[in-house]
Amino acid sequence: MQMTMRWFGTGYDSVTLEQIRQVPGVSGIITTLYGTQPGEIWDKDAVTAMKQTVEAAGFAIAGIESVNIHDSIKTGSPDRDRYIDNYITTLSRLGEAGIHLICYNFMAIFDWTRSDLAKLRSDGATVMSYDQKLIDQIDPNSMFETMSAKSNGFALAGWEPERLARLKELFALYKGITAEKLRANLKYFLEAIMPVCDKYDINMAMHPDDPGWSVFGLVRIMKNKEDLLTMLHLVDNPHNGLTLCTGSLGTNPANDIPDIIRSVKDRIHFAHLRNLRHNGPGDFEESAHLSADGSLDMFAIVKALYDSGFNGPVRPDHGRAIWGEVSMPGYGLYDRALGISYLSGLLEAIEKGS
Ligand code: DNO
Repeated sequence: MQMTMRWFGTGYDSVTLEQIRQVPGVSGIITTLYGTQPGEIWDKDAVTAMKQTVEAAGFAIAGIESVNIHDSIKTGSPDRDRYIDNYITTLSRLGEAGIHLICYNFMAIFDWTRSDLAKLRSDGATVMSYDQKLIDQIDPNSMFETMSAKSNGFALAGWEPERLARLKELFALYKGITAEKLRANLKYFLEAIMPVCDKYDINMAMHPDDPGWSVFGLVRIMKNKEDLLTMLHLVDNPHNGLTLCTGSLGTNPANDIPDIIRSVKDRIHFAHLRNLRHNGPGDFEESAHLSADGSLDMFAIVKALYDSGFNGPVRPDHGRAIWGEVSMPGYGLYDRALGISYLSGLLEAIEKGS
């Protein structure tokens, strides 16, 4: 497995590549052109500059998270082909730049959703959390403001203000989009992009829904093992694969993550490894990475990945805000660096013990 860290790019991230250089074990960067809008063709020079910046710091780009999908593609609107063509052009530019991994999601309107971005823990750290009772009290139209209020002034991944300014329009667009329709639109999209993925050997790694249930009545199709298997069977091409995100699948205590890993194993292209704590039904908070701090057995998860022969990029995911650090929620340096050390230790022990 290759240890990587997510970096949002100069001007968007409080963490620098020079700092990441000093986190032992990290050899790859997961990045994106953060300022781009879903549906846009990525500028060739901007892709080259992104690559040069990462390489000048002594890393390689291990993958892109994310190339976001335009809502017309997700909803199967009449203009979707135009946006699919744009996506294909972006993929070919990334392929030409030697990039072989793309993380994306097919969530309706909202990417990952939380009721609080800075819940205070007893250790004085703050974490992101989700409580369905609180979400039920929020008007979805004010969700963007709710999320942004505690973002420390950073733009949140997947929460593009330009797109969410049109929330009413988006809700109208997704009206009547059932799971079957969303899956059919996903299949249409994947079938269209597979030739360019085959040409450049690009692994598409679809991210699960976070949390793993319907939010604001919007449909979800990547909640559990059955959904993941259905998605893989939609288009049976090895380039159609998954991001195994433990923090997203782990929101539902019924999801047995090691079992999911064993079931989808050769189609996992990327893994997000983090822990969370279940407080009750529909109520969870993120935690430090180690097993003892949350509800997930991180040893069993890393072991299942190792046993399945997974050899791709992994990264720590959301960390706690600790030691006074101010960053994009979940994406500070300190707790993710602690997470990397812990995950690297687990991995070394598993490798040497096998
Ligand atoms: C949040 C992330 C998500 C993820 C996308 C993938 O922190 O896990 O925004 O990157 O869903 O497209």
